[in-house]
Amino acid sequence: MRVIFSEDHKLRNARTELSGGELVPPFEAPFRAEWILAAVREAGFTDVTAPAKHGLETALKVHDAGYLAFLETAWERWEAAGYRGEAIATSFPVRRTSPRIPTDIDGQLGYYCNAAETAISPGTWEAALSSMSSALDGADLVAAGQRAAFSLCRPPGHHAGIDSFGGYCFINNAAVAAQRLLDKGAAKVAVLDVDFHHGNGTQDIFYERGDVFFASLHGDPAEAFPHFLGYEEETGTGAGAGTTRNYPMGRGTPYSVWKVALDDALKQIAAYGAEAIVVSLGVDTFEKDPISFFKLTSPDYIDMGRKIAANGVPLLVVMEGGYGVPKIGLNVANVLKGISG
Ligand code: Q9C
Ligand code: ZN
Repeated sequence: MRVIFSEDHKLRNARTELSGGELVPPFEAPFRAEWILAAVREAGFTDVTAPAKHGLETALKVHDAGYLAFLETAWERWEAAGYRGEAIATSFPVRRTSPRIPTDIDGQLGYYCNAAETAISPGTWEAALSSMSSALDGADLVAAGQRAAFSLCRPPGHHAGIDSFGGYCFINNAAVAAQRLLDKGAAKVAVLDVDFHHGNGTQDIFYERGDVFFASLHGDPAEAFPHFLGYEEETGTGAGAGTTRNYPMGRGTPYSVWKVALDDALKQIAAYGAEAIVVSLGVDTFEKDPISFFKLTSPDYIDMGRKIAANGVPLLVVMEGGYGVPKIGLNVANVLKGISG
């Protein structure tokens, strides 16, 4: 299985995350990608290539143009405003506000932000582009007939919506990859999101579309980030009616329970008739993850990979979350092992 990885991920190296009222070193940091790459190589996945540089053509089919233009220049505008810290949104258009988009950087930062823990820092845009490029090259490999590929994306993407960033995400890499698979000839694609957190950005992007099925297994939003989306009753609307499935689960969920939801999600994806599956792979379901509450163990990830591959359709695995401990590398490698059989 080919691994697509860009060293430019290192350009996303924020100093701060707003956590518990403090500015702490971000959980989503460069060492994550280094741990994962080392473990994946160690497990025998040594065919690692850097992605080509891609433009925004595919991203513009899943994101708002004004949003992408904002992201591209947000840091320079923040710096030009004379601020000394990183760009953190402080004011948000919640209920009963004007639909107008402000013109100043503070207003736009709040307008386009869905979660304030995520600071924009110098290099964030360039890293997000490199991450998106890894997803696009992976999609191209799968479209060209590869059984499976692994896009080692960083920063992650599944919390980035049509026009918002947050949850450590800026460009929705999995959504861009799914769009690319459609553009290369697939009629129907599925995104299977197994990150601990609900893929609110991906759901937002495809909620009214019938050409992408979205299924997410995650911590119950009543008690976990992203808090405001991911309930069972959200099943899609318009042309997308019936093409979204959510599997919220509670504190302490072990693999024996989690895998029942996975089996159902895979059954739904097969019934839908997906020609390829993009897997939003977060390993923050791990028992030792510092910010999550499921109880998966390292061997569980091998079985997860086996189950996902059993559907028989081509797979693009896109890296999302997983934090804190070097074992995140082993857990990712185990998923790839399970997929490879
Ligand atoms: N004090 C992904 O896994 N809230 N994003 C963290 C920690 C944000 C997770 C709270 C979690 C975002 C891609
Ligand atoms: Zn996550």
